[in-house]
Amino acid sequence: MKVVLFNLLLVALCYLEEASGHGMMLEPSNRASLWRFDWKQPSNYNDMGYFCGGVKFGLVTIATMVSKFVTVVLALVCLQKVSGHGMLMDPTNRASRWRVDPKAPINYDDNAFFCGGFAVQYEQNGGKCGVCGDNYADPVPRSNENTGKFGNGVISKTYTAGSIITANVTLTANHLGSFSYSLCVLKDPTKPETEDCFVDLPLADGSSKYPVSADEYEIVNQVQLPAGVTCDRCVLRWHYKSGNSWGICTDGTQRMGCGAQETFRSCADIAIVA
Ligand SMILES: [Cu+2]
Repeated sequence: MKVVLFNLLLVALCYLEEASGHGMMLEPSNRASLWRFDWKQPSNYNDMGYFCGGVKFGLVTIATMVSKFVTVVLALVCLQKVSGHGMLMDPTNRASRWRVDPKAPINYDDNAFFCGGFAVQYEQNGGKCGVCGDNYADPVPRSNENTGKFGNGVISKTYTAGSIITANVTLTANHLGSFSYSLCVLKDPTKPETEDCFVDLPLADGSSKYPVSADEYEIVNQVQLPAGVTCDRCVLRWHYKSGNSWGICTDGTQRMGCGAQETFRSCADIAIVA
């Protein structure tokens, strides 16, 4: 029954999508679509809706409506893949360091450490993700791991053991879901960090996850560092499990936010002193 309702919802969305616009020039990028390529530009999800206010509805057949809808969805999915959705900006994550340090390797896709993308993560890699958000199938060290292309070991920030630190995250597309943080004390700086090195960090209020609201793009979290843990080389990891895909929940029901979700990760090199 829920599946039937969901399908009806999809059909309704088809009509809405059709009503809300049909096209735009992407190369060269038109003014309203610049945000799809440059996350600093104002977002306009209606950038295919510059249709002089619209024409009388009625001449378009269901068949062309459906085919147009499919085209729009495919275009959006492809663009989404290219544009990525978010990263940890403070402490600056490895792949974004070039934005504050001209000596760091440039990565215009620093908001796209999403485990290779939904299809790669779940259809090819069985849900697995690289430690720092790369495609799990990439050879180790993966690009965003210590000793990898962006893992140059430059410390972004130094903190005090046991303190509450401020983490700033930028989302370039909001997919609901939740953030969580973890810490790895890097024992051997000549090797990439491993998944089992990471220990979950609570937020300052004691909770383990930060639930993302629909309208948030610049998010500030207070994260609790463990007492007595110091390191010259630690890795702070941001993990974003999005929540906008439909799936089966642990109780067997189906809902948006249950089941497989697009996942994003950032790793930042930090130091912790006593
Ligand atoms: Cu997405």
